[in-house]
Amino acid sequence: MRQRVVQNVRNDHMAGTISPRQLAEAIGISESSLKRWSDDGLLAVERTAGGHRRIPLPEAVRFVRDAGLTVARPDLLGLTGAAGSTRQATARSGAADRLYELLADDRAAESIALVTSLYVDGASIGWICDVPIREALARAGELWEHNPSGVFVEHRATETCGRALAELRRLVPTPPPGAPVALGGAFERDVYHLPSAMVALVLSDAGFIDRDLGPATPVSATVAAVAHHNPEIVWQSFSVPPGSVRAVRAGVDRIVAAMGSASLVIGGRASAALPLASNVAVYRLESMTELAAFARGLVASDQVRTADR
Ligand code: B12
Repeated sequence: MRQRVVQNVRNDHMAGTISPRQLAEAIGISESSLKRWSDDGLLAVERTAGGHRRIPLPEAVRFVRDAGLTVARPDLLGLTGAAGSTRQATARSGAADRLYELLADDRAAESIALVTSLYVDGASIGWICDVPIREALARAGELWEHNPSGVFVEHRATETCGRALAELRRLVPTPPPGAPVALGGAFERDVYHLPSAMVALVLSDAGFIDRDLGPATPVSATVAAVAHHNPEIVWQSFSVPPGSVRAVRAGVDRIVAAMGSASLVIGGRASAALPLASNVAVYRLESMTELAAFARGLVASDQVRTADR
């Protein structure tokens, strides 16, 4: 059986962990079963200085997702939101509509709870970004044409989705020190911050240490960050059609020249129109789901190469 028990004796606080009792109550099983499973290596635990088991939150979530369990009391896991999640409430079909309705009503906590519940119930980060969040925001983006309050809804919805992404980040495992680095941001003059935040989260979930440079990142800043962090993946998000295609090409060439053997991935609503396809170092990807597959493939091929050495 795979050994999952982490026998870390720590004297400092155990932030970001929960007790076996909290997890047991959250998922409605007995604490003794849970302890048994942790002894059998099915669930990784850390130990306090006094020898008590503590479960890192991402590990608790992994266990729930892998075992297909239902979290009846998400509050016990410290998850935002009031109502208990049930698989029915977080059924994936119609999730975008439900999220849109919550966002349109400015019910931020419930919107965030819906997003985290989808993840805990087994949805991938890529799908959550590509389907419920993207589709709900696309609908929110249509409101302003018909109603002045649409702009307020659009701003609030974006803010809430940013918070939901931050909440998801607490639930995915942190890559170990020494993991490959990925960095990037939205291209110069591109104000959109969610796409780059999504890329960072997807790449973190795929095992990369992510460094999001955020919206409207000057090419010179990306080049400086590449020199500093020596990443294996660099990303650029293009949501806004560039003023000058020549400037984009020159900027991308500067980034590629600084990158060494790293891969540059680009995406975003405005990326299809960019004349970058001929650049062999550049991969244009459509979605967060595609990005996740690409990144996992890269990690896997790296492991194969390392094993071959
Ligand atoms: C939020 C928002 C804003 C916010 C942005 C806030 C912020 N700081 O991020 C604010 C209010 C500032 C704004 C302003 C404007 N906006 Co606006 N905005 C939106 C809205 C509602 C959501 C955008 C968003 O973040 N979506 C979530 C992201 C993650 O989805 P996505 O961009 O589709 O990205 C997906 C893929 O493209 C891909 N992807 C993206 N990047 C990358 C990168 C990589 C590497 C990879 C692999 C994949 C990838 O994966 C993502 C997930 O599936 C859209 C509606 C829409 N249809 O998108 C309008 C929208 C884009 N805006 C629009 C407009 C007109 C404007 C304004 C001109 C006026 C206005 N409505 O206020 C200004 C212009 C701003 C500027 N200077 O460029 C129009 C654009 C129309 C057009 N044909 O271009 C839209 C479509 C709304 C509409 N229906 O009219 N906006």
